[in-house]
Amino acid sequence: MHPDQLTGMIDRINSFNATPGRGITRLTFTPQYEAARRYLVEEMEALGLTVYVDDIGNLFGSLKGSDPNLPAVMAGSHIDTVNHGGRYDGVVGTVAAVESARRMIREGIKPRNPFIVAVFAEEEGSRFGQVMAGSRALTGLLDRQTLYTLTDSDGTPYSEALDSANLKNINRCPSPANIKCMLEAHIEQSVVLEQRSKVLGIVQSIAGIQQATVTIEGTANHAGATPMAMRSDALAAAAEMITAIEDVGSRRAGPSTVATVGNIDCEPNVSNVISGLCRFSLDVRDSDAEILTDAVSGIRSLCSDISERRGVEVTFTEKPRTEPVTLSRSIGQIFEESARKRNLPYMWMPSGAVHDAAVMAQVTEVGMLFVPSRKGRSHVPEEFTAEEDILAGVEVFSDAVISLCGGS
Ligand code: HGY
Ligand code: MN
Ligand code: MN
Repeated sequence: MHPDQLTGMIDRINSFNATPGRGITRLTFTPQYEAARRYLVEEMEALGLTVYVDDIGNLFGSLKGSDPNLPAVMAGSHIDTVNHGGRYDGVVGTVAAVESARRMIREGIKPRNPFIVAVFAEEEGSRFGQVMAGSRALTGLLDRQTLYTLTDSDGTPYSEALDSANLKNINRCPSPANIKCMLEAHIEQSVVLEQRSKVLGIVQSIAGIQQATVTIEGTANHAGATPMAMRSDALAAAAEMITAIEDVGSRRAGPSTVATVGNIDCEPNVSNVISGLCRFSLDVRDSDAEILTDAVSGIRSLCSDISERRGVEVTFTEKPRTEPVTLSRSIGQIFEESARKRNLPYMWMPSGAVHDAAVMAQVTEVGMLFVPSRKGRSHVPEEFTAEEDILAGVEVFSDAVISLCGGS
């Protein structure tokens, strides 16, 4: 593996950024995203891969296998980001997949199974509001009509943004029945590997996620002339709900439950008017399906109690839930064997972050490999993973790809 090739790819992808100097922002189908995609198309075409997109906007590069009738080995991740995010989330997995193809070609290793690099659209949900939209649409967990009508903050529908990307070479990705397995390399996005001085994390499970938009309707009124006892203050009600949600996540639900409110807006949002309308995001996750269900219903009943007491209306608009998944032990053992051979410290671990791998695990065998995140920071400009760790991760990852492709 050539380190400068690897970092060169990461740098190049991150040169396409809407917020230079303030982290990385590359939202699906925006000019920055399209420039990064075109760069990846060029890189994969230069390797001799057959490059195409599907009608969702997922990008694929396939390397023929000596036995084209065998199911394909898929590897990939995403290149869209959160707003003002980091340089490595999604990009490491995308580069690891491309480098796996490059290594087989460079070393003259012929895969038996076809090998497909996949770059899934809208994994973060930062533009159209649904996490892992591209992989969920690919696997049928999200129907095309619903996907195409998702809108961004300007009201642009997904279908229009997709059309404006003016994609070429539209083709269909192999159906799940023709996919042998899917692999994803990713930054850990937490502190465990760093604390335990490990270079690699073999992912055993990925948490489930339930997101929702919570809307509170109160009565807008004059901030000075309205006595406190006569208020139905939507923003004050939201504040009480948000701390109650934090309490469910930290104390009342399970050991691995997390509950986050990351986004809030209120109307009319001026200092001398009592807010009449407030909306906030809800993100609840757990590695146990039942605890996840209980945590969400606990939050819903807490919010309705608060709304009753405060004389406001509360509504929950839930987004499709993604179930917690257990990943393939046998693929994990292939990672483990390679890590041992290469004398790299590793550990088996869960993932609190969700990934396209969690969606693909609903339809095929999936393996996931983590590399460390410095101080556990991610989804922020400070996100960092050392080059030597990425290199080690890509070597083990590509070992597994070659083994699963029956490369010789
Ligand atoms: O939210 C997540 O866990 C992922 O980064 N989309
Ligand atoms: Mn992310
Ligand atoms: Mn990611």
